[in-house]
Amino acid sequence: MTQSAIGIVGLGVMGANLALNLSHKGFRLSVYNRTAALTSAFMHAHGQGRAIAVADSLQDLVSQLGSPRVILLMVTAGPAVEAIIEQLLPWLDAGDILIDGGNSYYQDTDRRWRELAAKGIHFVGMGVSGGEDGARFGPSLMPGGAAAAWPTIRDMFQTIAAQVDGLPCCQWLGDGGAGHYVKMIHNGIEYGDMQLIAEVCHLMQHALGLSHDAMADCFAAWNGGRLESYLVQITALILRQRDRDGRPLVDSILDQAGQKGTGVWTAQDALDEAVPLTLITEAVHARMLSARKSERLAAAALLGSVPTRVPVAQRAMYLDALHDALYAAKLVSYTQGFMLMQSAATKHGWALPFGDIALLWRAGCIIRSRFLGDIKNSFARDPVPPSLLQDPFFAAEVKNAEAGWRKAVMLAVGHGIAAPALSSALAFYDGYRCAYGSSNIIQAQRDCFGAHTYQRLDRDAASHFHTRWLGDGGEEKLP
Ligand code: NBP
Repeated sequence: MTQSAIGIVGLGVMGANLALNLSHKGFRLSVYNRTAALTSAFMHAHGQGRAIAVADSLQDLVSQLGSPRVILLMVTAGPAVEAIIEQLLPWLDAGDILIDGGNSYYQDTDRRWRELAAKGIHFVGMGVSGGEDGARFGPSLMPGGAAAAWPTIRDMFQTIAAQVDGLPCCQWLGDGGAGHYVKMIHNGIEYGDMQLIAEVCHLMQHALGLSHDAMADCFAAWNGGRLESYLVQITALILRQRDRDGRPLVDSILDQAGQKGTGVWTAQDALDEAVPLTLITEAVHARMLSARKSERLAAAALLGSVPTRVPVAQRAMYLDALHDALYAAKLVSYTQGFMLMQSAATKHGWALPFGDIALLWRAGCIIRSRFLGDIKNSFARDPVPPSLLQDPFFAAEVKNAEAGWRKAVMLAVGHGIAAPALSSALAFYDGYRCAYGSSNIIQAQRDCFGAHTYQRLDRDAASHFHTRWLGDGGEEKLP
């Protein structure tokens, strides 16, 4: 019997489309789904004329694969992954390759990589982005884990990945949970980008009084410039969509954002790493606040007011400001995301290829956008700037956008419209570029109530001082 190059477990949205992508690119595969009816439906719809074999059990799937066996799990993260690994293990041999392509938590992947390595199994955690279409026609793939697996699986996954300028959006990212970590950051950035766009839409509609078609026209025009990106592109489409009664569909959609956890993981990781990931964290908080719909309705009745609109003559000026604000805040978001990855790389001993990560996200994924190539250029500089905001290109871009950004945030604040991501990005920027900030006061307060000591600008950095603030005001130098 001809053996398959890869076995896929899970024929949900992503598994089915990756299977079709692999098959289209000439890889013979075997498929298994827990619910057999889904497998039958898949084969009925797509099996004709394709080199796809059906397995009726995990044991059967393993028996259909060449050596070393390559198995891709495309199931819901968490207990399902755990259960399938357990069920597969009795049938696997040392050297076999198990790939988890779901949105697993990177620490779970790290643990599974270690546990399976002890049994001689090469475990790979591979972030997959691009949704249904990406999976079918070219996703962005972020593999990491057992490096020994990479030579075997590289060709297969680089072939089915999205391609830009002849480069596949699929590169090896490092051992352990590196691949799923980078996917987690990707999803965090996605949260931030979506929140920024939502805030800009809200300001366009409620502070500027734009029609949905006018808003769509703006996003479509912006997509032809610096802001060119998948999310800006689909926002134009979304704003044009009409309901059955001819009214904009978006106005009938409940304003409660769902979430599956990757944004929270990113924010939690940033807190653990002491990295100021303010924009993505605000985006997560905004989704949490949106979920309190009934409480917000009551608060609106008690505290709310209808925002006033800017005069029509000022619309064009404010639209330019919103464009610049969206662009500058996105730069801050990516700056923070890369800061977090740099910190995590040091902590976990990963040699994350930051420039390549930017390239991986240029196509096939939800956050694909024009300036990712400029991020790659920044990481190619010698020396690499301490952060993207200190890169000559991005520093000039953000300075150019600064005046409009401030106008947009003042528009939101002045009209009582929440724009937490746009404004927290500006606060980060102002804090970051401030040579002497406000923390001297915090250090003085800490020393005053808790004798926590402080360092002085005019003495050596190693010396610590305590002032008897509530006593005679004298200063003591501590050993
Ligand atoms: P779906 O919900 O479409 O499919 C889930 C699959 O998991 C089904 O095949 C289901 O089998 C299987 N499964 C479950 Br649930 N529990 C199982 C168990 N205990 N044993 C065996 N199989 C089990 O998910 P999807 O959208 O294809 O997503 C798959 C993974 O990819 C997830 O981790 C997701 O977060 C990630 N992801 C999704 C997207 C996206 O845009 N959808 C993008 C990127 C990554 P059944 O048919 O028997 O229930």
